[in-house]
Amino acid sequence: MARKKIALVGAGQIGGTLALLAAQKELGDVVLFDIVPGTPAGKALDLAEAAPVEGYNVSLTGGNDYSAIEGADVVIVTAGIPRKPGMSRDDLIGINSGVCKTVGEAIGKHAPNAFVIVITNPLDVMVWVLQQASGLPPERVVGMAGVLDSARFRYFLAEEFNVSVEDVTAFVLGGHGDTMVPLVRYSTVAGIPLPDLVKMGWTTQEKLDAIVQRTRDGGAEIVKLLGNGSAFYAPAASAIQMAESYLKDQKRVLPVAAHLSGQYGQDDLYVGVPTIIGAGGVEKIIEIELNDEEKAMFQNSVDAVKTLVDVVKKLDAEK
Ligand code: TXD
Repeated sequence: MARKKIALVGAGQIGGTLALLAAQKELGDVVLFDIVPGTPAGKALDLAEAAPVEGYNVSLTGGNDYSAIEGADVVIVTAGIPRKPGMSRDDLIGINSGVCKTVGEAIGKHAPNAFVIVITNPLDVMVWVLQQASGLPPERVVGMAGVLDSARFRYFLAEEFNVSVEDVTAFVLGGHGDTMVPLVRYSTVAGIPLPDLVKMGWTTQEKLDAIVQRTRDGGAEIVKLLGNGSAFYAPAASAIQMAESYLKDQKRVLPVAAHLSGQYGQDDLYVGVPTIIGAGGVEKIIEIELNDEEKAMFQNSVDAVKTLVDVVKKLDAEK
């Protein structure tokens, strides 16, 4: 069976990490693309030279012409600018929406059958811009945020409970960022819901609330520590988990920014929801019953995403 082809549009901090992880997992041949001359080819060559040591048998190439992504099975998009300290994800919208429109058009032309994972911020609106520009079916264009946000939530909980990260499950809904909705009652340690763990004295409600807030602030905490750029190891690992579920038809149940067409009462909007990811892309959007508090938080998140979509539509109209 011919190897799959994974195209990485954006060969920066996350792009380079994506390439290494995809190669180590031998998910397929990897092509890096960027507008900076030399960067994609340089990183690809460096990664190829690691192959004899790491033992991965895939080809790694890089280029500055969109023809490099021709026929890709998976495209992961990080093209754009990251945040600097003091910047919000929303501050990136002007520049990054133009980038994602161009990238979407290129994917529509060169890789129309691909499963596309958008990472560029502000995520929920960038994935909408790219899908619209690409013309690809919405079930094959998703945004990566929920897997990262739930990974952060799971890590903080595992630290609090002193248990393996593998036995902590987390459930997050909504947009990527301050309005994210971590669903405490559906998050568990080995199936024991968090509220039960509070009753069992494993933690307190105050500590749980602080962990939820630290998860919401997870990106900003790393931006502040790094001083230049944003998180890239966990974002890359999260996107690769999504790509692997598609390429291997794993049917993973993952929170992704997916296109809603009536689900959760929303239409033509991308926002983080639980989905099943398989060879068909988003094979199912899982609609759970939300209680009144969760409904209000989710609606708040949806409203924040809609505001950004309106900003992009306004920017477009002014061109
Ligand atoms: O959970 C999430 N979705 C977020 C996303 C987690 C972390 C980072 N988040 C966002 O991903 C971040 O705010 C940025 O918008 C993207 C990429 O972050 P990264 O840290 O990889 O940024 P870099 O290192 O600056 O890489 C971006 C690359 C860089 O090499 C640019 O030259 C390139 O994008 N770039 C372009 N490539 C192609 N086409 C165009 N127009 C272009 N413009 C810039």
